[in-house]
Amino acid sequence: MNIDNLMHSLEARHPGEHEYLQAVKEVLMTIEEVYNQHPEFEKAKIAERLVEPDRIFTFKVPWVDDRGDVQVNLGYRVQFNNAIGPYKGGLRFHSSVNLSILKFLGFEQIFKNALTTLPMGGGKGGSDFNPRGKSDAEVMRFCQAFMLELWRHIGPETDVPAGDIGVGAREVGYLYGMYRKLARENTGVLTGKNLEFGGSLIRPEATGFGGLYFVNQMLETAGLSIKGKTVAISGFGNVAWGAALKATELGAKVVTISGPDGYIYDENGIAGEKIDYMLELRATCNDIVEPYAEQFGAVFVPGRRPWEVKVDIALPCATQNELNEEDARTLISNGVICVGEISNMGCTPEAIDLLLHHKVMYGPGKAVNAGGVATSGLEMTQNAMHIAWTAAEVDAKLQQIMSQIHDQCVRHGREADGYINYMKGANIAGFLKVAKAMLAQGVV
Ligand code: 2IT
Repeated sequence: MNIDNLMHSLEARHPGEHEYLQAVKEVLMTIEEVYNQHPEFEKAKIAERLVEPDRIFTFKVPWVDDRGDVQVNLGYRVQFNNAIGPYKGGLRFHSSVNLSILKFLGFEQIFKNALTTLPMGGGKGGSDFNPRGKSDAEVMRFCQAFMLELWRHIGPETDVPAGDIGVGAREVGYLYGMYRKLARENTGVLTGKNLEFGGSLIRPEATGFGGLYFVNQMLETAGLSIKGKTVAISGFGNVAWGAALKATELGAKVVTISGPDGYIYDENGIAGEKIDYMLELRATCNDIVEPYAEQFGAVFVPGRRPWEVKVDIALPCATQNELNEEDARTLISNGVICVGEISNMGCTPEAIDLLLHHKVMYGPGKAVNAGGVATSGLEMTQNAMHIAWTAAEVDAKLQQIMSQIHDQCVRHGREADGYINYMKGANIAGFLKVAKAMLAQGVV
């Protein structure tokens, strides 16, 4: 494999798709050595086939707002790779959504889903629809219009969407309602559903819980304990909420959350009713964290990110490239022990290089945040079996899966000096599973 040639031809084909090219480059660079030990990969052009999605659907989503005005958004579904199972991955509704972002997310999802040990391929979709400030009725009409087009391309054994930024249980409910009406079936075609119609217990918590199970295991493997450690979390959505809950339960002290307006520093720890309050803040739809400061007498730092606070553990839980080289440098000089990405591609490549160079424990999103999609996989299983597991059953399976992901990272990521390069381990383990499946199934 010649990475430079491959990247040049990808850049020529897809100019300006920065996030997508960034995600591809990271994976290719970390699997290069293993790839070159397998001439059969090169012969079957596995890399060239893996970096292009199987297909992309782009569609127009016209809908009518509360004033009676017609709005037009764009909708997408990227079906990236289904060598090991149906396409699986969330839908993101956010004004920043474009093809580059959805292709990076879909690409990451291939390896993440492979790591979960469950049979799920990779896909992602979404829209540039901005749910911020929209009424319930507007969100419903938008979701219905979106599904009116998407439903043809998905199915419980074909492609199973779920939530991501801007898509929670409310949106999944509206999407599911329209799908059910059009397809005339009640199946596990979407995950993240409410409990009454096939949702799984622990799914709302799963991304954050899984992230903390993983980080806990990283620390234990290094002979450390999470108890008493200080934690910086970014974001204040579903992922940040689950992460704060589990971090607190495991005995750590969460001192920050953040929003587009700045971050909160609460030296007393964000625990108990303060974590519940995150849900309230979210429900206001204003997308700001500042009100927390007044409510609980904490510090609000406008326009800045939480990585300047001295902490032991940093957990990006908001969005891609939210922790850059300068942030990494600040964290390192403040003695950070571990950075665990619970957001997808939370760190920039320069930040990752710096963390690895300083031998800071770094967990990449596709391993650390895989608990979300893993629990979606468990929801699919429950739907296919027409049963519902208890919270304890789902949580036990989630813990087991996170531990298996951790084992795979260690197996493929341990370096000569004992340092575990989790990024390398996750990429190699995820890649090998998909590559072997593609080889076995021929050129299709
Ligand atoms: O990034 C992710 O893994 C998700 N947004 C969850 C995807 C899913 O299918 O549950």
